[in-house]
Amino acid sequence: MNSHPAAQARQAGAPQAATTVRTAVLHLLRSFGMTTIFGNPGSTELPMFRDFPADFRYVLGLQEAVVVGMADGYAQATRRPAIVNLHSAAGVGNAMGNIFTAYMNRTPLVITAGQQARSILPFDPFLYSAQPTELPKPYVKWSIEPARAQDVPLALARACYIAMQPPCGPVLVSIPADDWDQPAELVEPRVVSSAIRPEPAVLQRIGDALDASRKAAFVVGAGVDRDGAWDEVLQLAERHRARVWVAPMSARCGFAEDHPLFAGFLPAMREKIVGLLGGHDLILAIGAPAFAYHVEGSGPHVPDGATLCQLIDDPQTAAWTPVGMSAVCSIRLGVQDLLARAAPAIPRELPPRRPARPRAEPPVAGERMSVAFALQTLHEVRDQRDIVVEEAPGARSVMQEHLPITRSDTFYTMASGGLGWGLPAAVGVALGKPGARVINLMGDGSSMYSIQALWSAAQLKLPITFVILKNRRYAALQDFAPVFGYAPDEKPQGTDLPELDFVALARGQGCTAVHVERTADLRDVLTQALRSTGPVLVEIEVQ
Ligand SMILES: Cc1ncc(C[n+]2csc(CCOP(=O)(O)OP(=O)(O)O)c2C)c(N)n1
Ligand SMILES: [Mg+2]
Repeated sequence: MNSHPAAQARQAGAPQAATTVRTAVLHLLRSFGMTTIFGNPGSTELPMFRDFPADFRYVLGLQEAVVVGMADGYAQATRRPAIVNLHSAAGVGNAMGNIFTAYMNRTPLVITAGQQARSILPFDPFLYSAQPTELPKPYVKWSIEPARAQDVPLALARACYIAMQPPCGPVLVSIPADDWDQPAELVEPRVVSSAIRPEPAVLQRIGDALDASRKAAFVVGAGVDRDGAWDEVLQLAERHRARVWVAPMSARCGFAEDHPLFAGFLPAMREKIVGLLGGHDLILAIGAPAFAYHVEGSGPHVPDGATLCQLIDDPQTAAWTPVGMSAVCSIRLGVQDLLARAAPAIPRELPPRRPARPRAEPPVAGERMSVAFALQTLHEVRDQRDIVVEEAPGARSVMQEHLPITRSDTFYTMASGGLGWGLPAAVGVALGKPGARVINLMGDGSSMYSIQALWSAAQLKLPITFVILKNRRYAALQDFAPVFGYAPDEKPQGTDLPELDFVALARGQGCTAVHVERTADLRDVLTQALRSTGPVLVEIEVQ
């Protein structure tokens, strides 16, 4: 006989409580449209998923980094919060790297973490979480273990609203295993609008500065596409004939990279940013920090004679911005308010076009192909509507030259720098955009942090082309070494990656895979892979 009280009650034909924590939570998630649950279960979650409703779908990830990465991609692709279920302290611990990334990505994630039953918490039970609300800090916006079981549904509603308040981000609710069968009241969804318009007086000053400018530059960040402001930014740039730069380390696209006003990508280095923006009298950062730096620098943050203005959805970012004027607002609403002003009376001169992109050459006989040649070929055979999810640190700048992004919602990478996000995020994006083709561009090193995502992609039969750039090393670190005082011929420790077989790793998880090293094969292999209805991994040997 089953010893669980709920099972005994069911077997005895006893009436079920009208509403339990479980039914109230499912009701709430359903009314929010959050019926896809990303998770990796443990004993503390088994009571949550008993009588799992048919209109819900559980997406299993085989490690918690995969679970959170998939949910992040899904939430970004759908512009909705995603729900994640993790197992106690161990699960949250495994997930932490990608929770950090979701926080930096400003991705709304509602994470529930299983906790041991309240009745045995006094005895430090097996697999409990000692300080569940502290564990994920500071990379959750809010965390709670409700004081009483019946408070769980209300806590989850609050968690959803907080996750969606700009800047969006992850939140965590720790739920003891014995809460699910407790009585609770239904919580109905409410309209909670958190988008804010800029302060009119400040917007007017920014608009006046823009009108007075003769040579404006825009620096567009991830906030543009995240907030669906692509078209508005394009309109504003054309009106002011501003050159448009992509912000350093931007995790999303913000402007068509084939547009005559597109100027290029700013690096994460202070002096280089100042050099590239030289000659502009106004710099308008839109949905971007000003600026994200990766290495030390000194001197001014903007060129002499330039004024910095910023539209930003994050008060913290506005607070640390070193110079200029910042308006905290929804990016789309802020740009719309600028567009609502009269256009400048005298049209500006068209700025010079960016030089044409260089062509990559095929390799000379006996040598491996360059990353540039591989990505140029990929660009030639792919459709502009295909979505690129990238985590290939050493190849990023090459990708920017040879794989231009020209449409909204077609580029995602992580804002944090933490590896292990890209592969599962591609799975989440594909789930969130049914019908779209996803190209997951990965370094060989980066793909190993969450390689189990291939299994989820195969199980879900998603149309993803995983492109692994196999250079057998952590090239980004080797290339970076001279900045940290290494001699030109000195290789940093722990940066070689011999003997990795991605075809075997993919096939071992039920995913089709092909190895390519000859340029003559590359085009056909990629064309075939991009036509496949299910996932295909293409391992490309590169220099
Ligand atoms: C979680 C995590 N661990 C380590 C690093 C340090 N790191 C930055 S780039 C990089 C190498 C990435 O290698 P690969 O994906 O092969 O790309 P490549 O540099 O070869 O283009 C490493 C290990 C990191 N950013 N995040
Ligand atoms: Mg590599």
